[in-house]
Amino acid sequence: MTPIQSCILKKTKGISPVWIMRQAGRYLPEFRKIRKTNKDFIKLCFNKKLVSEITLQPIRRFNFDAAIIFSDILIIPHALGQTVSFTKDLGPQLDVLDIPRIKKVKYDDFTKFLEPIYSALKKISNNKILRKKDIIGFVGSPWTILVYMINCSSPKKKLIPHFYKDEILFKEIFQIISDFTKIHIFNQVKSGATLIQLFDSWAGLVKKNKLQEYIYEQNRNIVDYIKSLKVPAICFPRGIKDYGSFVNHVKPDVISIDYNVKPEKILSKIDIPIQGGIDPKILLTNKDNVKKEVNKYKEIFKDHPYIFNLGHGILPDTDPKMVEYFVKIIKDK
Ligand code: 1CP
Repeated sequence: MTPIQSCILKKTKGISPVWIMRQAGRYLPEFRKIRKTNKDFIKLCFNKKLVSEITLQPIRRFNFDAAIIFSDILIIPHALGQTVSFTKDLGPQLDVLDIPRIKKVKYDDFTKFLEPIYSALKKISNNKILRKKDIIGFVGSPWTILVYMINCSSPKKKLIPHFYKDEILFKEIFQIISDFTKIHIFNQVKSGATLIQLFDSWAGLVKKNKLQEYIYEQNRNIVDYIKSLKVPAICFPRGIKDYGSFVNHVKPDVISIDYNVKPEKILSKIDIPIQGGIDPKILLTNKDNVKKEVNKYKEIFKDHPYIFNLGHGILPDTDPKMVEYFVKIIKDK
């Protein structure tokens, strides 16, 4: 059994497993080298050879307990014909949403379009370096994908003023997204993913009176589906205020917390395995701070199943040497 799976089954004694969100990415010189000659990010996500290579880069360097497939949550709207492109200053840009056209997309064509991702997963799952490690497949949660599909760009930049007006549109899109999300999950699991993480990166935008409908029900529906495939589901509802209530409604196998959550406070509210929480900015400081922070989390979670990770993606300016040190301190007895 892998360290993460045994942690999830609450059999872990001693050392907690570790992986890092966005571990395959811009802080690694070997990734930047590939990026230099592959300027189109979306195209890179469909290059099965490079996807396998990039997925394995952080494993070779840091021996993490899991690899996460190099891809993106916005691959789903892209595969539905709502073309996505990335520009340096603006972030992701999506074509206008055309529901009648999306409704014509056939499940088989969607799967065929995403085949390079599944081939990459099959390829890496045969690699010896991943023996006794998990391969994490992932999707965006329906709400987060809906935000990008309607807003056509990151809500970090701006949210269109009439965003919340059209309830009927929301219902229709939720249905489409969750249907295709399940297909993408099924295909990833069939191709070798041993865990699925759901990124609800914009859960924090939802008002309390809509949490049930947009966040709890949508995530619960996907989590139930993942469980039916007999793989664990990790949820990351970034920015929500009440993680305890989320866990009670959604019942994931693991809850990943963001860096605004006080780890000592969450313990009394949650009785499932916990992941993450460490502020990515700590890796920009110095070794003493990193050691202190890791030891703080070790102490807090000494009697609770815990997977070391950050409270959001690793920052591009992070020195890989700091990551090496982070892992070393985690693994030191
Ligand atoms: O090289 C580059 O400039 C591309 C940067 C990049 C990378 C490395 C993007 C663009 N996506 C990715 C890969 C990626 N994205 C992974 C790969 C596996 C790994 O973790 O190593 C994963 C899991 C994601 C997930 C993702 N994409 C999320 C959820 C996590 C989060 O950060 O909240 C989101 C919101 C996206 C959209 C996206 N893709 C890329 C960017 C810059 C963004 C964020 C856009 C925004 O701010 O709204």
